[in-house]
Amino acid sequence: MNDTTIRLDGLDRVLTIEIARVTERAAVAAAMLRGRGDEKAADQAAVDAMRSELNCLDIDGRIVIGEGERDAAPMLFIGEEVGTRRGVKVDIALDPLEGTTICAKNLPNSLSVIAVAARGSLLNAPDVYMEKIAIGPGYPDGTVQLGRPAEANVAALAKAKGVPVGEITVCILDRPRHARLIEEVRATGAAIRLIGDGDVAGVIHVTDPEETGIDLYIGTGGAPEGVLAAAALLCTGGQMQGRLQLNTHEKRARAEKMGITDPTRIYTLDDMARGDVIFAATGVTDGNMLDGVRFYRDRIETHTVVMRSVSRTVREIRAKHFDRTKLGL
Ligand code: VTB
Ligand code: MG
Ligand code: MG
Repeated sequence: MNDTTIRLDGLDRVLTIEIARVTERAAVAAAMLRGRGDEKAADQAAVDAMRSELNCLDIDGRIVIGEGERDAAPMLFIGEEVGTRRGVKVDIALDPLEGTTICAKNLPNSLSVIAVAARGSLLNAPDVYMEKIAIGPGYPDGTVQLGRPAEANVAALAKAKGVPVGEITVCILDRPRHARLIEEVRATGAAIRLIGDGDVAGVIHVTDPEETGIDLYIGTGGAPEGVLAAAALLCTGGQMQGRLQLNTHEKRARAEKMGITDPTRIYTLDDMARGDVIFAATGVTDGNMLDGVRFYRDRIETHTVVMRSVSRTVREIRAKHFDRTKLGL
């Protein structure tokens, strides 16, 4: 990095552009294996690509949300150090292929995702489930709350939005564990968008209801995906709460090792991601906010969103890659 590089709050502005390359490359690697029914192969390709691109960045990076704990994940594991170690010290949350199943089936909204933040500003969550609730910007604090019946949350949101409950759409992961939640939401008269996977995208969708048709996200998904979604919401505005599902002794012990002492705590957005955070996502398959990777004879096209919390910028980058070698191909 040269001396003229402007730094804000310790994070490098240049990084907001450079970070796009990381998700672009991982997304392209995964997209080559889109629709092949092989989740593992697509995931591995994304992990390899993301890691090699991350290691080109002039950062002193430490993974806090990754592919799992060291023994379970050979690469991009929690605690792994990445980057050239020459630059700013950052914590990183990533999911090289969020929605492996959707990618394997070529269904909408699989993404390559990363969040980079100043050290200590992302929740170090174990890979357990997290109950989540999220809405977009522009509503009074506490409009929706975890632990309240779905009916109360849907009604409060409809009131705050100034529409009848029937005009609210709730995004929920299609899982047997959500059978009761789905019934409760249906009973309110609200519509439900059931998604097969990909709740990082599901949560982000609440930030732009006009574009995505989704007002509210509720349900239980991965905790790593929760922290990644919180990083995005910190940049776009919006509210989110999460509660880890630490329902066994083993999970509580793992959480405790990561510094989590209250297993029932409800985390607000700021508890999960705060300060200077850069978030990037590139579409792997076509989605509500991002187009998937397109392969042409002479080029590859990618669609990426890059956001930064302190500057409140949301940039969309549509890139045409004429040189396939820079994508590791
Ligand atoms: C969700 C979903 C992810 O994991 O977080 C889900 O958004 C939760 O786990 O895309 P289950 O599949 O066990 O319900 C993913 O499906 C995979 O990361
Ligand atoms: Mg993953
Ligand atoms: Mg995932």
